Amino acid sequence: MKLNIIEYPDKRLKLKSKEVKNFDKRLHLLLDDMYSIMINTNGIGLAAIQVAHPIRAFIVNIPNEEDEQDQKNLLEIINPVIIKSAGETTYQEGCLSVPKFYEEIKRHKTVTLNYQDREGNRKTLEADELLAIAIQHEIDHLEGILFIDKLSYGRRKKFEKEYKRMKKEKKSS
Ligand code: QAP
Ligand code: CO
Repeated sequence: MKLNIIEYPDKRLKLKSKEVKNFDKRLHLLLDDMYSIMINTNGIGLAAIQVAHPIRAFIVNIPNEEDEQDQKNLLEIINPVIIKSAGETTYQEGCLSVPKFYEEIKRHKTVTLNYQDREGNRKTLEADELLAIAIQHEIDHLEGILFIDKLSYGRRKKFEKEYKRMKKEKKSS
């Protein structure tokens, strides 16, 4: 599979992703390819919709204390449902589909979710810190929501201006 990360303002990023029903070889190949592209592009989280597959699946690989991304810590999260959330935290977020732009976003501090793994086994996960933030960011993708959609009117305007300028500079270089 040759995968490309789609970037804002691609309208496909606004699609609501569909539930995964078949935990088959095709899904496994997609997840494997998503992992390669995420590592190659220095990402810590990637939703299937970002590679133009509108299914309720994403991966997250949070770096460890040595700031290394260990594949042993890779989480493949399919059909997630948040069953509990608490607290409040802000973090300077980015997104592989909105390259080179980062903004402070408010999220819940901890989340508990039910999800399925690549074999369809049902699991429960309690997440905090960066993992909790990443999970909320990725679940938003499944609903067609980008972190920039959460900005205030003023900050969104600033983003649109900066992003357009960046694209122009990229074209002329
Ligand atoms: C989502 O984001 C996330 O602009 C994953 O030039 C965000 O992996 C998880 C990236 C905040 C936790 C906290 C962004 C790479 C990667 C860029 C990413 C870029 C290169 C973003
Ligand atoms: Co993202």
